[in-house]
Amino acid sequence: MAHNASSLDKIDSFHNWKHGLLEQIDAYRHWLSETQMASEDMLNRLVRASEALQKDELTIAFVGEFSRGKTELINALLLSDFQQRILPSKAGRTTMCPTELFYDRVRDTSYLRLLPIESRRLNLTISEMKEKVDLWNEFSIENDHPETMAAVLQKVAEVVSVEESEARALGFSGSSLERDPVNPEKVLIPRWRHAELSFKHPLLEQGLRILDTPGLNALGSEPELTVSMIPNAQAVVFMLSADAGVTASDMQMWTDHIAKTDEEQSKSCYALLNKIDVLWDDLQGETHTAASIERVRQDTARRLGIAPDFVLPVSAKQALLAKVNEDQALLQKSGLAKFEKLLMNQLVDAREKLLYESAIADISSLVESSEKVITHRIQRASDDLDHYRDSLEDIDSLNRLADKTQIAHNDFYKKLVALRSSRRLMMSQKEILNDLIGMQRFDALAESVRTAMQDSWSTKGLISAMTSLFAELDRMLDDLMVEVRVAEKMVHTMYARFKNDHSADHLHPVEFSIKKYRAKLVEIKQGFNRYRRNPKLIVTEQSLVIRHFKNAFVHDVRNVYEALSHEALCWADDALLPLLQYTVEQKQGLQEQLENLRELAKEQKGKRDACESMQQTIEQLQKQKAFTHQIAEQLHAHPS
Ligand SMILES: Nc1nc2c(ncn2[C@@H]2O[C@H](COP(=O)(O)OP(=O)(O)O)[C@@H](O)[C@H]2O)c(=O)[nH]1
Ligand SMILES: [Mg+2]
Repeated sequence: MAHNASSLDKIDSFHNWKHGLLEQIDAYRHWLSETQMASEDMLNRLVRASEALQKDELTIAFVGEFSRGKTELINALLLSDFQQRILPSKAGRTTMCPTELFYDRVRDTSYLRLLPIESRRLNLTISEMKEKVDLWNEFSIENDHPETMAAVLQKVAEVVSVEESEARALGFSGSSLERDPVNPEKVLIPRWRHAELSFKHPLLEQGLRILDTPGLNALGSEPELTVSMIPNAQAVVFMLSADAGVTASDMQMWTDHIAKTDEEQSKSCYALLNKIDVLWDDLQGETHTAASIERVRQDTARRLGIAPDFVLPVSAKQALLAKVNEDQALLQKSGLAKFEKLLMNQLVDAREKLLYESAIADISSLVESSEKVITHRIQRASDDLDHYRDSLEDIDSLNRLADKTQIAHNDFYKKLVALRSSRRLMMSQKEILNDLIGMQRFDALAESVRTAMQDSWSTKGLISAMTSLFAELDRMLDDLMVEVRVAEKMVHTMYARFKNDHSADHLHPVEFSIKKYRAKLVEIKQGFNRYRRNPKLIVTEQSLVIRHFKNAFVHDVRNVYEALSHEALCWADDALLPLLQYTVEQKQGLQEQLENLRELAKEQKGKRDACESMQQTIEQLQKQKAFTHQIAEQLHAHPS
């Protein structure tokens, strides 16, 4: 059966681009080792870049009230070789727990694993639980048996009947609970808290991850979802349905959990107006239908306060049908094709830019630097060869040349020693940074906030303890930046001196910026402010507030902090890397040249052979130059 996810080709080419980069980085690493130009730091830097590329994932989160057709749309997006729905989607509440669809590339198997709802009693975040295999119930899945697979997947919709007090203890709020029709004393709650579906599908295999969520109730009872998982997705799709319009609970969900204030971030947020097929009216004709859909679209955009371009009318159901029947006209009419295209273009472009900046930009400038060093070496070797040919008999001049080379070599050797001691200086600066933003400092801060929360008796006290985390963090970051500036000054002086000595203008220090982390923290703080202003907070038990705060906010802040801390420390490691690498390469080149010259001086009679060997060295270098040039070009290449 044909794989008909045509507009999703963009992900395909993105994947190929990443793959190509990985190969280039690998080739460059081998080349550095073979030519003995690798330094430990350089190899580490390359390994880090490869890891970032390998781990890269694109997440799309689907959010909206129940029965808006989220699951149906995911089925339509992913439907390829299966000619039927993958996930259960029916009238009423079907998806009871958040479900992540991805492909487990490490284990390379398909499975469904479910986290029991009781795990809410444990004081661990979902992402921490993901590491603990024992907490999950796992069911294997056979990709080739859609029927058995659909049966296993029905599990995400399971509910259990419990006492109301039990439901409350697990974080469900009383008023919105569904009574058990069999036993009206009791209430029904989802049996599972979270589901992970690893599933062999071409797009998922390439690192696409999809988060399907249940309605507002479930969102409210799982802050980690709204504070962490949804905002961390690269795109959020908010589902509405054309037959219901924007209802009060849709609106509440939108303002409480999704709407973005930041213009940049709101670009990754789409509202889908699903089920437009209910407006298709054969009697009134196409123009009339189009006009009424357009009216609903404009109205929705106005109510959500977003640009009409970001509201797309679709019919998930018709799109699914169209894909099953390979009906291109219906697929266009369903609006899915347009949505796929928009989503993928925007998503992949943003991702590509980010990856380029974080993993590739530095490396590509190092490769360019290598290319320059080789160019110098070719120049020098050709000069030597000319000189040597001119004075075929003149051993003295040969020796003089060797002496000159020796001096240049010694010079670079000394430079390398000096750089290593500068590097030690940087390492002591790194220690200072580590003291300022090491994880132990954060953990101590989080612990003191937790204690303050436990000791406080009022909601106001709780809030002020929570707020202090953000304030203290701001202070820590300010302190950090003061030290970073000191280190930067040091680095700039070293570069300036080095460039002056070596006319190596192309070398630039690696930049360090805290901006994106600050932005991320501001975003988390906004989420926290929404949580704190929620009137429900006053009636929420203290222990639950503490748990929410830890599992949603502290956990996320810790992740940002950890990434920041890691980057700051890596920056200290890498700041001098371009200088070191340049020096190592120069020194290595001079050493080879020196050996050639000495050899020549010693063996008068092999002079002609020697001439040839010099010629070969030059040719070798030219090949190397072509190689680095090719890598540099490919690192710059972007997917089509
Ligand atoms: N008419 C129509 N019904 C739809 C469409 N998409 C979904 N539905 C129906 O709406 C119901 C809820 O869909 P589901 O995907 O489970 O919604 P979810 O709770 O948001 O995941 C199911 O009965 C679907 O068949 C659509 O585009 N048109
Ligand atoms: Mg669903």
